[in-house]
Amino acid sequence: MNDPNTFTERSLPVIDTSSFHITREEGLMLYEDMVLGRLFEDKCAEMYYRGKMFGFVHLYNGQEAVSTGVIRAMRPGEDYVCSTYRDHVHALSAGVPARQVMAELFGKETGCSKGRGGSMHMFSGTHRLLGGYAFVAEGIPVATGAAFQSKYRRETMGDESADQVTACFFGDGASNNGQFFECLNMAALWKLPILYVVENNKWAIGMAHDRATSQPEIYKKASVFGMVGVEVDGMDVLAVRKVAQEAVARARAGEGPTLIEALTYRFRGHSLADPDELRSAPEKDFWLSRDPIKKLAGQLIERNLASEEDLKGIDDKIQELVNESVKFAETSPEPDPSELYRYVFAE
Ligand SMILES: Cc1ncc(C[n+]2csc(CCOP(=O)(O)OP(=O)(O)O)c2C)c(N)n1
Ligand SMILES: [Mg+2]
Repeated sequence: MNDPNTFTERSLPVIDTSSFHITREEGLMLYEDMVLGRLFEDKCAEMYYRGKMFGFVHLYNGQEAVSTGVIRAMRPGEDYVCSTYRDHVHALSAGVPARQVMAELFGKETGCSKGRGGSMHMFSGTHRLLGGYAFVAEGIPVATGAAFQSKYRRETMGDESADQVTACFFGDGASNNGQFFECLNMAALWKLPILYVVENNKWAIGMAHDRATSQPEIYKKASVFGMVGVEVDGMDVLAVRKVAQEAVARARAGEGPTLIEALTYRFRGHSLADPDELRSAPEKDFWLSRDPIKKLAGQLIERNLASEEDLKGIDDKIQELVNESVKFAETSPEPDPSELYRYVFAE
């Protein structure tokens, strides 16, 4: 059993990010994207407990550096992103407007999935968001297929513009599912342009990762397929960005896939219906003290790329945007019941 007073931590990969160059513009862009993810999710919790949204809602608090670090190292809107049921923030990083994500959570016609999907099924063709998926590991073959079509169009059909890279996000629990191994095999064999991004937050609902898998260091599983596997501190957006940039360059150059294991933590329960009683207080405190947004704020100030006031200005602007997204969702129409079967098939 998990002793409530103790916890063990795998040593976190140490990357000295002080030498990674970023401009003020890039730094503020990363900060803004992470703050959007955090404040959006906090607002979701509030709206959920007020009875504005239904079903299971899984929040992403604590993991923002992974979504921002990876997706913002790609070409959002051009490259493909595939998510899980914990998908709101991946959608936001991919450029889906906050109001469309919030409206989807409210089940409204103006939502990015026309109100038919809800929390676990964010989708946007425009933003190349391939979807959120309720089944664990369900997105991995979908993302692998997207990467295959880019490669096929480029190399077999001679379409030079088909240089898109796919990022496929999933959890530590998903990495024990057979689809993970089957897809890694094919992706390595065919040198597909894809990043498999495991967000190792140590838990699959109430199952501790170390109790569920024979080799907890997931990135090492890449080696048996001859694939590059890297571990990264998922609470440091600059480290994640660096690793992602290298993986994207490799994929775009036709050198194949990368398995990235980001060590991270969710600051809330598994879903908003989870009382979160299984994880020990010292473990939660350890990870809360490594808040990725505070970390980036410190890095920006230390490098003289931003002032406290600049960051406060962004926080206020984003809070306003999130509040506006709720107003938009609340005043949007419900889907028309006569259109129940619409969008089941592509039109
Ligand atoms: C195929 C399948 N089996 C079981 C479940 C129930 N389930 C939902 S989330 C989850 C845990 C997955 O954990 P992980 O992959 O680590 O992702 P995290 O929730 O930590 O982001 C499980 C077992 C499911 N949704 N799909
Ligand atoms: Mg997990």
